[in-house]
Amino acid sequence: MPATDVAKHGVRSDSIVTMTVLGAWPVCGILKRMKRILALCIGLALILPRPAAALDSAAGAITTTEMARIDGTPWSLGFLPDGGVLITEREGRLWLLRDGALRAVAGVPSVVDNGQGGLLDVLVPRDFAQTRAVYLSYAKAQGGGAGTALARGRLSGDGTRLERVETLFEMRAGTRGGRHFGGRLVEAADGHIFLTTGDRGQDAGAQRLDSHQGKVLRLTRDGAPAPGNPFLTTPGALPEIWSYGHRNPQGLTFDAQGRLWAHEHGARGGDEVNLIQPGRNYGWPVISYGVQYSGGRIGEGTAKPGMEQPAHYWDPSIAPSGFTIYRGGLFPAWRGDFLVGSLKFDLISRLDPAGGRLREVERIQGAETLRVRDLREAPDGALWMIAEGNGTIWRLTPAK
Ligand SMILES: [Ca+2]
Repeated sequence: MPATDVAKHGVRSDSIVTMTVLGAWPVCGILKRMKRILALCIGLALILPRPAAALDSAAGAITTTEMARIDGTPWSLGFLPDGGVLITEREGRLWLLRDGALRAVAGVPSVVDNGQGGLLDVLVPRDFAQTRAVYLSYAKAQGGGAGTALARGRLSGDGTRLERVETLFEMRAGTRGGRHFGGRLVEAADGHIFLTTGDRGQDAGAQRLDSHQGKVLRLTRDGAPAPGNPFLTTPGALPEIWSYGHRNPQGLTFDAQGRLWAHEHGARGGDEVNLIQPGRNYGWPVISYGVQYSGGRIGEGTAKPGMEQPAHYWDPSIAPSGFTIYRGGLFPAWRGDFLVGSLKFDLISRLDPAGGRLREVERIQGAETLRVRDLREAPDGALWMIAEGNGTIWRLTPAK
């Protein structure tokens, strides 16, 4: 893994991943095995879910309940209407958590588990009860490289396997390296699917309309370019593109007004939250509030006509991942607020859009917020959090 990625994502956990990938496992492998044995011993003594210590927040104490722990690297989760929860593991497995038990779901497409690539997001569409459709984003092998792809399968009645799995879309075209796959999915009110792609570490592709790198894409339920996309009639432009000039979007969600928001990783400084509008150029790598990892200047500065300004940026970078704009009833003080996980600083960033200006108003942090990879509001208003650092899935509720 390049030094830049270690700097960005933090040395502690990624160094373990990197050394495992490289096969240099003697020290880290033994540590990890000891951790697994310890986790197994602890696991045998306890019945999940179990409440743990509370997190402090401006809205009061938060009870954290451990719902599951995964040996690999959990990346995303989606709620089924029957109370089950699907959880992706970046290394390529899909899990179904139901009644406190975690079971593997067979039939997942083969993924390229390399660096930041692997099995990424899971989307349970609103019509799941009728269709049993499950959408997955992942890093798909393309020649000697890999690209972000979208697949759909049907979850079997007993939840043990995906059936009729098909790849609906894959970015053009395979590039080497394990950086910047994007991969976040969200379903629009009209059923279309938005998918983010990263720039694959190649910068320039983000500005090109004949490249899928560094984009927000809008697809039909079958993975075709959605009707009404902004570049359908632009010569040479790829028809799936909704917006461009992104570096590595790791959060994508709608607010209650139906507006689409994304956040993305900048370089050193310059992680951004953006209001995503069709056809707009979000600037990477021409404008940025960050600098190169070497300290060098990026592009032309921080602003340019024809390029969008972020609604918020973090400097220093927090390495944002997971994104919920809270709507539920359990945390009334958070309603309308943006909740963003941080891989780098082990926290939840809460941003308030009051007055039309997005401001970070709180950082929620504790032993549980270890490399926050995903944040999801459950149907009951609880906040579910993936702590990638120790593979734990937490459920957050107000302390009584
Ligand atoms: Ca930007």
